[in-house]
Amino acid sequence: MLPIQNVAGRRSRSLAGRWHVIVDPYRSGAQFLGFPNARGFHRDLSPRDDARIEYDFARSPTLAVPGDWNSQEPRLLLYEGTLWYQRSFDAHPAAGRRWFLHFGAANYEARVFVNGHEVGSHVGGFTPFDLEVTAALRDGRNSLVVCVDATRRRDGVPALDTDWWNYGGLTRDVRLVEVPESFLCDYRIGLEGIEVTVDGPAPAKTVRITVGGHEITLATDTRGGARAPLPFAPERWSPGRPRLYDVTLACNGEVVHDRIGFRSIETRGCEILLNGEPVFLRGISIHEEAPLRGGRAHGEDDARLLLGWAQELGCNFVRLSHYPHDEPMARVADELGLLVWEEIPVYWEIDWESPVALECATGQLRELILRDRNRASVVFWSLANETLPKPARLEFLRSLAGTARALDPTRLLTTALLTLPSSEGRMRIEDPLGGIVDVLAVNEYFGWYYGEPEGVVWESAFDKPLVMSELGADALAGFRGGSDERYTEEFQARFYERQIAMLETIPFLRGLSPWILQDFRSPRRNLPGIQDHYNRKGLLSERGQRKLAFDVLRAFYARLAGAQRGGGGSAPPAAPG
Ligand code: GCB
Repeated sequence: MLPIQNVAGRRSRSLAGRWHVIVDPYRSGAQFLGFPNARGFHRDLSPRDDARIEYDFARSPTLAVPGDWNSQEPRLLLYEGTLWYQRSFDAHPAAGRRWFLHFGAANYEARVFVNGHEVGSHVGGFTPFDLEVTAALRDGRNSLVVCVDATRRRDGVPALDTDWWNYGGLTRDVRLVEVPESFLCDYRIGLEGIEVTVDGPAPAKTVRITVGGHEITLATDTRGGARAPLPFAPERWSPGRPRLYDVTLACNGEVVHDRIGFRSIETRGCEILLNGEPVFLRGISIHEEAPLRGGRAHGEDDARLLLGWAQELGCNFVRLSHYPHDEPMARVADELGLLVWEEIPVYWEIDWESPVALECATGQLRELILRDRNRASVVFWSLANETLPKPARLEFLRSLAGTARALDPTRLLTTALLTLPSSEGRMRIEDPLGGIVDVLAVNEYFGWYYGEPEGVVWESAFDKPLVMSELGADALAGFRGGSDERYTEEFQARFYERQIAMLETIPFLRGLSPWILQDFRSPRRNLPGIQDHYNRKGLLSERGQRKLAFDVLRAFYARLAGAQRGGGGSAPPAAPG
């Protein structure tokens, strides 16, 4: 079955709230799984049921769901093991209806039990999954137990090493979804047309769709599929005018509501064309870290705050790094008019030879694309971040590119390349991965990790547009001093001025997404008094305090936006191209 499209736009109930938890570093709760009459945590028993039971969810502490566990309790800040969640919920199963549990994300692996029965499991910490629970439900009170394991794995995606916090748990909303026995499971609506999929025992159904005041009725075939051209010529969605159309889809008594924009995105030589017009991407990279309160961000309010800051900076583009963010991010971007880069956590060193890793990466890519392919804002699928050229890596990423193109031929593929300067200060983009993607992207750190930006000559082996997907320097908010003193706001501001001067010399540059909007937690960042487990390359502190560099980039973006409005085309004003 396909994942259920747009769960929030149909009849569903959030199970958000305080869930009981047991921290289980030795995985003792799962010890007897699979044994007849096992009394493991999945059974949700207590000493009241059997005096030999050594756990009791009802008397165990609680944590908020959605929410990572690390930021909710000091003793869990660095915890990366197994934790069991429990709550009960009411249901009234009826003939002709089906129920699913929808998880926005569970990091990293989740096993789910309803009334003691395992209803499914999922691997991959940032994408949604739906588990059917119809057969396991009881009328009245039901027990729900979820075991989440955040242990990092060599063959995981990401693998063992990242520059972000491994926030574990049920980090996004959990919903109980009720649908008819045969129901509209997936749909895709764009300029290319409309495609629907019905799932269930009687998949030949009628789907009535209204979009932009036009109505169209589709009859699905015996496999549940139907397609048709778009019944009207919509006004195009763009950052300047993010026009969205109300859409309803009615099938077998269920009505699904959505809002969808229409736009085209393509490349021609070094140009990125949005609705046929060259566009320059004024972007910023964003980690999914909750503004102000810390921990994993989730939900619409966090999305509005983060994307609102990007808009204050003058962005028309955001890079959602380094993994799929919560679904509301792309929905809010649709509404605000921000172009979006979405990414899967194929980050640094992956076990390229491992079929487990490839399956996991493919699964996450598929779940992301199926979730967001109705979002006009999303223009790039990014396959990986900073991976060292090796034959096995190229085959791994070529396979992912094939998956992405098969699922969605309407968007552009990119990947953040690791390109290092030659000893003569040349930056030549020639990684063979560049031949596979549509848009080149490079993370560069001149003036911070190596070299200086002055005098660097950029060259490319490909006739493709380049987005500078990262550049950045650490600064502690409020730490002031000279522009040559590392970690001061002045250093970071000057760093941005020097970077901008270099970027303006690159003829094939069509956008940038500097690193990064906001300081974020990372166990790799250990400089006392400065980093204290934070990567400080944010233009804002983790509390939202602006650093001087914010205004430097904002002024550059205002200049670019002015040049574009004034007919300056897609390139930065001073670029030779
Ligand atoms: C990078 C990575 C990013 C890091 C950043 C840094 O190249 O892509 O995840 O956080 O550098 O700050 O070093």
